[in-house]
Amino acid sequence: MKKKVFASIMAAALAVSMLAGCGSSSQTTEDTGSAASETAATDTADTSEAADTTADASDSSDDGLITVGFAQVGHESDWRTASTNSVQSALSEENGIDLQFVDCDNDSAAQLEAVRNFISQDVDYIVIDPIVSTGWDTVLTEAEDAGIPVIVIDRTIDDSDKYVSWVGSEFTNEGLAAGAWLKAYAEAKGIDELNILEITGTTGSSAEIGRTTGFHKYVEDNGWNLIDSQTGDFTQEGGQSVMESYCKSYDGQFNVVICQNDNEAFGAIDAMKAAGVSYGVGGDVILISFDACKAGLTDVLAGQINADFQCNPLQGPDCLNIIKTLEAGGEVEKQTFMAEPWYVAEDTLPNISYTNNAGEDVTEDLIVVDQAVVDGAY
Ligand code: GZL
Repeated sequence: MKKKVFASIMAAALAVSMLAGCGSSSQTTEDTGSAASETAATDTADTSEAADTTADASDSSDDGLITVGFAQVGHESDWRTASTNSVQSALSEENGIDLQFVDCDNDSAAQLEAVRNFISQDVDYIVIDPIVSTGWDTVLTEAEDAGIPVIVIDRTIDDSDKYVSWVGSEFTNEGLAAGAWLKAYAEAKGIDELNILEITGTTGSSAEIGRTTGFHKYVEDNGWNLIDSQTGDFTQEGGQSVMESYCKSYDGQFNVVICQNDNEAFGAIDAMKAAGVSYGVGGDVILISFDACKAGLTDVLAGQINADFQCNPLQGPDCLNIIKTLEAGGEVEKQTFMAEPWYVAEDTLPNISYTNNAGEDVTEDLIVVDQAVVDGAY
């Protein structure tokens, strides 16, 4: 893409965010409660009069395709597989895209190198799902100097705003919702004391930071006993090894386990089963998870996981929408949040109420998992 075009896009994005107040955002109405839907409707801001949005078509590859470099976190979880599949099916040749995909295997240095390679290849766009949220400004400045727009999906970049758009989840709200559910569920079940073990995700990722921040607000506000917190790196192996050590160190001392993704929960289940610890509905230990992938919701339906807070991985259509909008000279939102439901194993509570990360008092329905929910999951 020519520098002139990129400068127009950045000027337009700046104009939109100044007009709409910084951090202007919208919500993707993508439905993942039913069959995995790839039809996202990412709102795009109205064309602002204040900015010159005329743009030439990008200097796409010889075959007329728009070249996109995608630096993906890795392949650590079911969630990640769904994310990769969503982007690859949306940024396809039939949709006019030549996608250069790099699996960065949870290695931040490899991810920065992949982005620099995309810059040297002079792709038209770069898409990044950042393994960790800092260390990005230098390479994003290089992309900006090269006139290559950057789109960020899923996790956030917190030390630079040199990207044209971000689509992902409000991770702190996921953690707050988990805390609000646990508080209401324990009250409904007459459980007075909560002794909690936590298995966190990849340290320094915005998903881990947000879920931890949100849930720990409830720990502190309610005086819950957080016995220990260790990272499982969002993997099943990580969840299992941490839970194995927990079962040895804290035998009989805990009645809640919170895992920051389903794959860690699968590992924790294997470890608790081997240690003879009962969990889930009717068990001694309440098990909470995040992601709500198909396998996770299968465990909720079986009563093995008590509550699963969805994180929506299907940002592929939003990516395509953003690229097509920019190619047409339009403006896009700087920030778009995915719609995400909360799933439970029992109908103990119809909903949860809490103050979200934007300071709004919200009441959100809880969905009791049945086979139809599992069939429609990603
Ligand atoms: C969250 C995403 C996380 C998932 C994990 O948006 O980045 O990374 O919760 C995945 O399953 O590994």
